[in-house]
Amino acid sequence: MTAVYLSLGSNLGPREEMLRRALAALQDAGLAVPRVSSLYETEPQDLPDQPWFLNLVAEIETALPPLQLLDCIQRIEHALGRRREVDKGPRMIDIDILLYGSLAIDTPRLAIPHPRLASRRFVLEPLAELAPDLRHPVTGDTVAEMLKAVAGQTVRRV
Ligand code: PH2
Ligand code: MG
Ligand code: MG
Repeated sequence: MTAVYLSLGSNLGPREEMLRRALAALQDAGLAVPRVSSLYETEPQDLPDQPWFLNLVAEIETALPPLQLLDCIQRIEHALGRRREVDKGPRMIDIDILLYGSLAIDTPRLAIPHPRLASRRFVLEPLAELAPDLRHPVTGDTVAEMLKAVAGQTVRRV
């Protein structure tokens, strides 16, 4: 079993309910979800002209290899009503793989660690709540160090 960290986000529809349903769906799919961060209300990044997000980070334990985990996540996103939409734009539910143990892969379909992990406060703040001493497998920086280096981006614990 490998410890994996997922980022969950929603900025359309009943946001908190969407996150709860996504966590339940991960468990229903057979993934153990030992720990979940607090909920954060976060300023939209990349595409600023969209509603604020609710974000959280979940720690999961799984024996699924990364691409099978991605298949599972995408089935859940689809089951929860997510359809093709604007890149980095509003969505009912988004589930991203942040870290998969100490694995580093970069393929057209999936890059782990998440390429924007180190620059996103909406990810680092909840992740630091669960695992401040966890290290980025490529740079070696801890989550706490990455968080300290990020400027701006309003993030409020709900
Ligand atoms: N997700 C994005 C783009 N921008 N901003 C916040 N605050 N939270 C997100 O989850 C988010 C975002 C693309 O997935
Ligand atoms: Mg995303
Ligand atoms: Mg995504």
